[in-house]
Amino acid sequence: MNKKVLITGILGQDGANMAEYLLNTTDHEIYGMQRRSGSPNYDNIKAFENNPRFSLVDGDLTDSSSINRLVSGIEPDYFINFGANSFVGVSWDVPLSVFDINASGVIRCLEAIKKIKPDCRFYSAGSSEEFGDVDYSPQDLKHPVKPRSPYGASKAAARHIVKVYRESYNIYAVHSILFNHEGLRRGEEFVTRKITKKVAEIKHKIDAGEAFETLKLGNIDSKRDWSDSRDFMRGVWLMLNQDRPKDYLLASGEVHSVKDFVSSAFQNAGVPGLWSGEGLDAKFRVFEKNTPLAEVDEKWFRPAEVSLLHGDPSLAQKELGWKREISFDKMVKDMVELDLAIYAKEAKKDK
Ligand code: NAP
Ligand code: G4F
Repeated sequence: MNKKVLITGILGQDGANMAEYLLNTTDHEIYGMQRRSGSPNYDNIKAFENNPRFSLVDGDLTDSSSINRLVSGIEPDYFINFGANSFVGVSWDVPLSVFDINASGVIRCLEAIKKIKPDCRFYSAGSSEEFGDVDYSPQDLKHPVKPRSPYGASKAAARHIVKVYRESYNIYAVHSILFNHEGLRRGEEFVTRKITKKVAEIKHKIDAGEAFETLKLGNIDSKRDWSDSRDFMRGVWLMLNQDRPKDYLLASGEVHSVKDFVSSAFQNAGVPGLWSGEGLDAKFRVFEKNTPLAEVDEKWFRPAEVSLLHGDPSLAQKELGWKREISFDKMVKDMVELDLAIYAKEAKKDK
């Protein structure tokens, strides 16, 4: 039977990937919530925006009247909350707004479900940033909550409130810990997409014999457990369709540094290079003495850093039967190829 699914954050990476996944694998009606913006970017939903089972709806996680209106109007069977201020780096600058969207926003969704559609299943996108300065690796769901950023703290608050509503009101509500996940719809402020976009630009400029600007990065020794977002959407949907609500953790179980990501991205673009030097002097070059392709700029350092995240996905594998299918190498390759093609198209337009 076809059901109704309300997805927040539809113009972001996961919202769009989840909508596409459900349009392709179910008969469900998908309602994607966008918030008011002066210049909305619809690139991420272009592939399916005209699908008759897809509708765009307006709402804002900071505005409970809009969430209530959507829940009473649509009467969703599933409410998947991917809407967030999701950029850790900016969360020190706007901590109150981050809490309002990421933590109070979850309460607004749960209140609407409790009052209007208590049998609606709710998903909250939690983060490995909740673990912060980690005590052990790989991290599992028992790892203590030790956030290092307002963002991580806001997601930890959301995790606790989901548990409270699940236990107090018998709502099917889950908050899963998602480790970093990237891909073709990734925002340009995140390090992976920042790298692949710049790699594409540098590659085109080198081929055209033009001067290029060096890629400037912050903490290149940071290590992350990177997966492809498309793999995670299957896991999230499995979590929403169990007999009983339970939190899970999704990760690749593998760790790579930002340095590794840079090397792999340039390699995939056909510009292999090597890192030399340490700390602020680290440079990535094709040949010693050449202009660096990448280097460190303190401007990108954060007030507090999470230096290592490494997840243990074994519970989700065992109990949900979830397994990632896209390797780190394939993900980097796909992202580089997309950005090379986008750069070539834009460059042609400018001529
Ligand atoms: P994303 O690309 O930044 O998308 C987030 C979306 O939320 C954006 O489209 C944004 O809208 C929307 N949003 C922001 N404020 C809102 C508000 N007040 N009301 C309604 N919508 C609002 O993030 P993502 O990578 O898809 O991540 C999806 C979710 O997973 C987020 O909750 C994120 O914190 C969490 N998560 C992500 C990762 C990851 O590695 N990707 C890992 C762990 C957890 P605008 O387009 O208008 O800005
Ligand atoms: O790509 P990032 O900005 O992602 P971060 O901070 O790990 O957060 C992402 O993953 C979380 C899950 O762990 C999500 F909850 C969150 O919503 C988001 O999707 O940075 C990754 C690492 C950091 O250590 C950062 O300091 O890369 C380092 N980095 C180094 N240079 C940089 C840069 N990050 C960015 N964004 N830009 C740089 O130039």
